[in-house]
Amino acid sequence: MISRIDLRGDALPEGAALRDLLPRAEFDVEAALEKVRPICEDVHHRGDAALIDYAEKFDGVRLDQVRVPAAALERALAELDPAVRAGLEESIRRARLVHAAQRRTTHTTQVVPGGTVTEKWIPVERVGLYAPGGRSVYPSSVIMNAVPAQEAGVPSVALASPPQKEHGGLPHPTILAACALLGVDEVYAVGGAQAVAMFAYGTETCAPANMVTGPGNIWVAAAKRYFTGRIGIDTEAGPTEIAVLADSTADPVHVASDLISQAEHDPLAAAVLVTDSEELAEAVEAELKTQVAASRHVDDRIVPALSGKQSAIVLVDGPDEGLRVVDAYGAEHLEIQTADAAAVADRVRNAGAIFVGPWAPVSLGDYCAGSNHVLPTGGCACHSSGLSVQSFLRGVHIVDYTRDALAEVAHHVVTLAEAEDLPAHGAAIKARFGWKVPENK
Ligand code: HSO
Ligand code: ZN
Repeated sequence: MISRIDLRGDALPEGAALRDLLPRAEFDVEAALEKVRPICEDVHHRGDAALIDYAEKFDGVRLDQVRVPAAALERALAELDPAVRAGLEESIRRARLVHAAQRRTTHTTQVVPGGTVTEKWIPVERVGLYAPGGRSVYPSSVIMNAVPAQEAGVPSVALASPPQKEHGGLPHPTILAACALLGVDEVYAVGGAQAVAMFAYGTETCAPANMVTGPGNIWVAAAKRYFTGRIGIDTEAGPTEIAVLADSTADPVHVASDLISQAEHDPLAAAVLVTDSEELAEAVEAELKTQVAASRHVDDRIVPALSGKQSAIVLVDGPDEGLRVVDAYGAEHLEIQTADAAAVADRVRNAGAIFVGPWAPVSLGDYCAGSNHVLPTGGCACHSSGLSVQSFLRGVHIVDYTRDALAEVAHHVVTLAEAEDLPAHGAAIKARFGWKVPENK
């Protein structure tokens, strides 16, 4: 069901060569760009009318309006299963704790007497969140997107999610209920690339947003790429990934269940076990067979995910080689199931989030750890972070110099400007001192 990659024996190659030996899904967003361009431009020109036509075409439902009425949000919350409500509330509470601690404070550095640079953090003005419909109705992802935006102090937060025919053209009721719990009251029944276009350009009913975040299918990812530069986006979300770094002390039952837990998302989801224990590899293979047989989304997601070329058991010589492999892979989620897991986790450099030891499975982080589950995929963990309060803030430098402080450094500015053949830059300094460079004291 899952292939093996044996990297034992010879020395591991470096960098990109090592990365090439590791499994990874192909997720070709570029190819979808051509298809989403006309949709986005249609929304630009025809606004709400285009959104209503696309809902009919892609979601099979004719809407009167794209904005979800307040009464529908209230009804969804009233009808929500109390146990699900309690779970969502606990998830929100924990996420708020962690994200509130991420707020940045204003900091002033005195560079010289009379010369200061203050870094001030200003939240983005308006954010559009996206929540998929269909196979992935995840109220937990609404929480993971809304909470950091709210804790960052974003004044205007709206959400779009595809209209569902079976729910009278409204987004899925648990998505609406999650919005109600979070206090997100501006919700649109709009899905796919057209939702991203609605937020990027604005329409008659929806004001344009500065940023769009949230997971989505390839069309949503392509639309985000189309608008990159015009609006801010989170990192492009590809299929989910779990890597487990385990040694002979790991429990194969846990390892197998955690691999399956992410394979259950998508046929392109990746599950990778890196271990120096052949015995563990064999025990996990056996466990996978038993546990997969007892799972739900077997043929459409779990089996294709585990048997796809993006998943594998990677055998390595020892703990140091294991660390090198997981660093080269840069997993969205990395579990450390080894002796002294905290010390091993401390040595990891590339991962979206790290889960330490036997009591911190990825599914805890998906819902209720307090951590964020919107994380970099496809190796982007080597250069990007998951969604956080920081994602919705802009650090602005406020430069404040007195006459004396400027005079003290003026000669350097003038010299550097000359060196770059930009004399007007130097002139802007000289103009303030009677067109002379102040004397270098
Ligand atoms: N593991 C997914 C997030 C998720 N899991 C939502 C359950 N619901 C990507 O990090
Ligand atoms: Zn998950």
